Amino acid sequence: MYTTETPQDAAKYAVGRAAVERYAHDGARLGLGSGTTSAWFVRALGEKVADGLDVVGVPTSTATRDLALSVGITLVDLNDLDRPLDVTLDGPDEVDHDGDMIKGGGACLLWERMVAEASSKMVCIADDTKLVEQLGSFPLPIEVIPFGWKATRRSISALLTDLGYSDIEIVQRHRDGQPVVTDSGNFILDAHMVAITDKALLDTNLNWIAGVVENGLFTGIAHEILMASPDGAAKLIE
Ligand code: ABF
Repeated sequence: MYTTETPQDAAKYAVGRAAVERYAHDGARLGLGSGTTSAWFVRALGEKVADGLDVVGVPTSTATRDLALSVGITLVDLNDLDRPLDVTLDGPDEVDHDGDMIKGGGACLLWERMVAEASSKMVCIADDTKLVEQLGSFPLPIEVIPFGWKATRRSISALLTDLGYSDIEIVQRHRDGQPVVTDSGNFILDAHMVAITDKALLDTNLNWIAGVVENGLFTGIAHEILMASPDGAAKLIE
């Protein structure tokens, strides 16, 4: 067992342990999410693997890959699987009561969505601070190719205006003064939407824009939400 420093980490570790108990059976093929909540799930999974649990995982980022290897989880390449993963466990930046999510705060949204869609089931794992009534307070991450990204940003801005959003700031994400580059070599633009109204319409239209690789509005992806509070109680929201 790990010790946690903060109540939020305690909740993330609790939901990670609950996810392992609920979904990680012998022989399972698991999608391993990215971000701190998923990291606690991976650590909890590593504890069971050390006790003999026989699973394989597909990581959704190089960071998750490295963590999973460090705790002894056997990884496989998605291209080497000839059938869906059993379940992907991954954490959101926001999740609403429909199970729709904003993801991409960790710049891993493309591999996350691909692995989720390559799975029979996707389960959102979260602490209770992530549950919101309406998505959009968290800026919407959009992954774009570097070529012509400023033109792509203009196209995104025009789409948002057409969909009735006004004055939306779209910012290229930087870290330590440098543009963030994803595991696939792309850039991240963050659209400060404030409140997202027609989720599915926005999700599908964004990806039609040439230059947009993926957007972080994951509608209709999660089948279940496994949520924990700092006291360690994990509950399933379907
Ligand atoms: C990644 O981790 C991202 O898609 C999402 O933005 C983030 C959630 O991170 P955390 O669990 O650290 O809040 O999956």
